[in-house]
Amino acid sequence: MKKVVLFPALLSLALAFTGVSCSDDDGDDDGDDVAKTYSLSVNVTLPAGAESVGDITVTATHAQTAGTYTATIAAGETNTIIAELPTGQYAVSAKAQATASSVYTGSTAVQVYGNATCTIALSEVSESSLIFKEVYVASNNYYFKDLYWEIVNNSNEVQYLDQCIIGSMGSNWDGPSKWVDESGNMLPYYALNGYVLAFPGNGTDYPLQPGESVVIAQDAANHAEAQGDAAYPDLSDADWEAYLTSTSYSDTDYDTPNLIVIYDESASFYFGAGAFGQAPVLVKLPDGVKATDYAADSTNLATIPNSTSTSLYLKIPNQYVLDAIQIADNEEVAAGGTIYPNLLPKDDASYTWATAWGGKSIRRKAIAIDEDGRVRYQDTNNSAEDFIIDAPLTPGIAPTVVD
Ligand SMILES: [Ca+2]
Ligand SMILES: [Ca+2]
Ligand SMILES: [Ca+2]
Repeated sequence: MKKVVLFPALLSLALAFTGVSCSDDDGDDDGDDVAKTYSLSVNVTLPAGAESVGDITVTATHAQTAGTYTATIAAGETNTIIAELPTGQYAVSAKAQATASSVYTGSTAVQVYGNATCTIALSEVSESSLIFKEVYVASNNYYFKDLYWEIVNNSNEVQYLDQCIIGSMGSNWDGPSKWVDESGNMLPYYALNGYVLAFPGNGTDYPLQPGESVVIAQDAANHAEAQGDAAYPDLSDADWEAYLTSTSYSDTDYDTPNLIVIYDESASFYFGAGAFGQAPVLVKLPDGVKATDYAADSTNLATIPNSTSTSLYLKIPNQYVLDAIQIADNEEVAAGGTIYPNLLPKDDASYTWATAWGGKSIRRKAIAIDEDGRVRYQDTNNSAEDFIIDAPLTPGIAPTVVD
């Protein structure tokens, strides 16, 4: 892939010396290429209320060649010019860090057959290093013991699983979310109930290298062997498992490390983050906060607003959510029914699903594969775009082709 990095300051300097417009220059110093190139002026608009946005990276990707051209909009500015673009259609995106876990981003399409201008409206979305690569909660033939969740480090830096929390935000099957204020706006926290699990560790005990993943099994057993049917997954090599001791359900402690049960209000007989219309949610609290201490603090619990229910839910401020997926009922989708959002648009703008009891997973799309085989996964916080519906079960197995 061709990658050209243009620095606006250097570009301005070059133009001052040559005194020519970049669109008059063929952009090639060997003299044998007469292809026309043009400049693209990119303006960005910031979301209302956005303050002190730092440098904004702008990338134009040629639709036919996939060649990429980048430039930077300096802090406080709202425009840059990408010069020497070959003619064609471009997807142009802009991105800046908003908070530690979110970015300002946006994109547009533009045709460059002469000097062109485009405007990108930025909005804030969560961006995570640790994300769900695959979620298998549809089970096979009502079996339940075969569920799994795979988490991948989609960043270029080592990430730590220590104290990361995995749980469920309530169902989107039974009407609009109850976790709203008087105006009907979703509250600034997610409310988890059922089993809520966390990784152990003191901060740096469980590193996950860039591109690596871990599988969390409901039961870390070879279910294909147990059921005599290869349609069930072999989870005997899972990295972690949900070992549940707090109910009458008789769980088995397989020879695989257990996640810690930090909360179990209204818990079912199994761990099912994402089953029955719940949204699986992956959380990292601020450094130094132990998940068990957080869950034991009663100020972090809440009942459903405007309800007589006394069930307590574990509140998670939504800025600590690394990743979350709205999962719809496939029959409801087929029938054209309403799917009620249970997450904020910044975490998931739509929903995906796998056919209930069909033995299929929801697997995130691979958008690129490096020469060493490392897969880059798509995470635009829009599940309809980011995931493959009814994917084959591939726990711990990375795709080998781009989706
Ligand atoms: Ca188990
Ligand atoms: Ca175990
Ligand atoms: Ca996401």
